[in-house]
Amino acid sequence: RFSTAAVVEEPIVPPVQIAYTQHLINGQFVDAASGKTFPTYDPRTGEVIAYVAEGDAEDINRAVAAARKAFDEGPWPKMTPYERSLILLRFADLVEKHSDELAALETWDNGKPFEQASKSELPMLARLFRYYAGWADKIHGLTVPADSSHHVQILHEPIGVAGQIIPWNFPLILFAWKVGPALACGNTIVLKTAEQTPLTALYAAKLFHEAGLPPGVLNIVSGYGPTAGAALASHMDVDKIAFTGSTDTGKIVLELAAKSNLKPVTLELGGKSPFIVCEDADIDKAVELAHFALFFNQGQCCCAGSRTYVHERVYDEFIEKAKARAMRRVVGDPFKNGVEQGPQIDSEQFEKILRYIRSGIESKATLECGGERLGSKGYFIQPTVFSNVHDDMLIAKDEIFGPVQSILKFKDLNEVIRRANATRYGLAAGVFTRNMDTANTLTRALRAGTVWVNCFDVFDAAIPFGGYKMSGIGREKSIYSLNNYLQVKAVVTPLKNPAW
Ligand code: TXE
Repeated sequence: RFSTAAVVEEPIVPPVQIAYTQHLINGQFVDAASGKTFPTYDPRTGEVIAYVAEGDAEDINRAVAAARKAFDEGPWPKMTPYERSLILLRFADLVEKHSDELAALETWDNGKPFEQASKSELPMLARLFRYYAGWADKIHGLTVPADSSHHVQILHEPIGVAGQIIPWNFPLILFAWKVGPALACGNTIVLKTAEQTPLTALYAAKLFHEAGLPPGVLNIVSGYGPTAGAALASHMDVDKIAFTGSTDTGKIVLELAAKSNLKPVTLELGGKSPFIVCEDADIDKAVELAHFALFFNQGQCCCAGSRTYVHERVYDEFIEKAKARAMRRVVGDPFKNGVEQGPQIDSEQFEKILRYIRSGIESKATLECGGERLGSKGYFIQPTVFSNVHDDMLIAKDEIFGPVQSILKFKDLNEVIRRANATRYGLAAGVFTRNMDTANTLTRALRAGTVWVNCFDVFDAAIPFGGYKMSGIGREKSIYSLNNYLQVKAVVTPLKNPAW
């Protein structure tokens, strides 16, 4: 039996009002040009929370025109870096002041536990903007000793109008990963939120204007991918596009960018990250961490540890404990204290996950626990554990993006390295061992953008994040994220008297 508070017959009323549902263009809330709206749903019940302005190409045109003007005519890129930094800091203060409303809105629209949103993600949001505020006045170029009598300066300039498309799994955190570096570098922005979670970015962008952000610098358009998203990616007046989402859509965005004005593209895409438990690992800790690595955020993490490789000597013990832990997982109304897992984001993801569970059963993996929906309302899924999973099964190859742990057995290090790397993805990996040599071998052999050793999902503003292979192009957060939003200009001047 699952330890569950599930079944949301009487959902807790979220402690927040919905104030903003229109696009935010040029500092003003405006209706869609077409006058159309679309619903955003409460994943606890599948009921409509609000109708939101539905953007398409015309709204994107208007937002890009506003961002273009704010970039070309200023004041944003012409303000001093220190003035920009102060606005980012004031925004971080406002995030803290409105943290409860933002967290409640995030939980309502997304379904993630309120405790997670309020205690972990909102503090992280403020931290990320303070981090980027710190960078704003420390971005500078180089002087270069060229092989000639010339004075060579390398200027780092903002790239221009940045188009940004984000998904629904971490709406506010991904807002920060995109908006933070772009603003710190002096760019202006048109951001398209995911159709499942349009609410919190509008609220946050409103706070940004309260913090003193000039109109046109940060424009938010709500709407669907093939209409609003595609219009942004293919816009001739957008100088750069940054995207987080599925690998398939990432390919479309790259193609649209190439076919339009060849704008540079950064992509943060899917994953199928290995979590490797070696024979010398502390099993209880490894079980807990592997559980967290997969089930965190309802399993809706691009870097989820979704292939749990366990050494054959500790495999049976690990399975028993992993199953017991999954069955203790508290699933229910995400507004309730103590709930670890809320509903999946929407019916599409919910059905996709259930299809993968059926495929696991059909391919003869052993279903240790779970495997079904929970309750009769909303998109809750039982924490599910499969053992006896083989590399060629779909559940071991595809990104499930749900609360489904797949456990695979391995014998030796070389074998697990080969198998862990045999994927089209390369976002992250986890390694659990007490042996330094094993850790060093694995961290160097695994082809992934992040390798966590005896930990998982440790995020910090200063740590880069991004993927090898089909998990993406470029890095977010950290000093590396600034490069995505800067142009490099070489200025060469003859020296009249090189001797001096
Ligand atoms: O993603 P999409 P979906 C993975 C995960 C999930 C699957 C599908 O496996 O099950 O993707 O989710 C916009 N032009 N990830 O359908 O389509 C869309 O409106 C321009 C991993 O939600 O990639 C949204 O804003 N934009 C991931 C964003 O792309 C388009 C997080 C993401 O949607 C577009 C989410 C188009 N033609 C899902 N079509 C991660 N890396 O964390 C859609 N969009």
